[in-house]
Amino acid sequence: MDSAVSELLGGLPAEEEQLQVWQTDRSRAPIATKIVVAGGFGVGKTTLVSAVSEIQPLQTEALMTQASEETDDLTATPGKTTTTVAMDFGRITLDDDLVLYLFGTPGQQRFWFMWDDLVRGAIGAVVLADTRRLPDCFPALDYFESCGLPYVVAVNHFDGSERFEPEDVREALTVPPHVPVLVMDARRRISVIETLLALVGHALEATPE
Ligand SMILES: Nc1nc2c(ncn2[C@@H]2O[C@H](COP(=O)(O)OP(=O)(O)OP(=O)(O)O)[C@@H](O)[C@H]2O)c(=O)[nH]1
Ligand SMILES: [Mg+2]
Repeated sequence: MDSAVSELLGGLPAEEEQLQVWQTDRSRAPIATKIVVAGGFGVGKTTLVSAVSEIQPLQTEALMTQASEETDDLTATPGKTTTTVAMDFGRITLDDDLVLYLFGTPGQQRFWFMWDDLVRGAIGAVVLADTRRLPDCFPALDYFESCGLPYVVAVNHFDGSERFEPEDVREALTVPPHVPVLVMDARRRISVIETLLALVGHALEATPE
């Protein structure tokens, strides 16, 4: 742009309009990665994404009605009034150069057909588990094992439930030794960040250069 025109428009003088070195150095651009958060119905996927997202998380919650009473067991989460019907979406910058885009899956079986689309391009997945209903996370474990996507198992510890050691959960779920198993709290940002860091580390180890 002509410098006089630039100044008239209130812009910077031409020489200051030049891009800075760091703006053009592609090696310094943040790496954007996609992470999937999966697990059984009501295990805390939406809670996890909301707890950690630095942007207003996108949610697709629908009110639960009597119509789903027979399929959706609320014994473990009596305070739950909504369920995810498409996906959750959030973003977290873990470091200057690492941005994670979080995609929460819907937990109910009738929405599982969406998983194939949600996992496309992901570098890894967090499989949330609740020790009071461990079998609920088997479909997610089977899914990521069969498609070869690196994953970590994150036990979302609910208040009042018995606390188990990660190695006990590993044994109960027959999770392979190289897969990290952590006990965390989906409501606590720090706890979620620790889980995401474990996943990124594991994905880097598991994925060939
Ligand atoms: N006490 C406790 N409650 C939790 C925790 N995580 C989630 N909750 C509650 O448990 C319920 C389930 O949370 P959601 O985040 O909606 O679960 P979800 O996995 O997204 O559920 P769907 O999308 O319907 O499968 C909500 O009422 C949360 O407030 C936790 O760590 N401790
Ligand atoms: Mg949800």
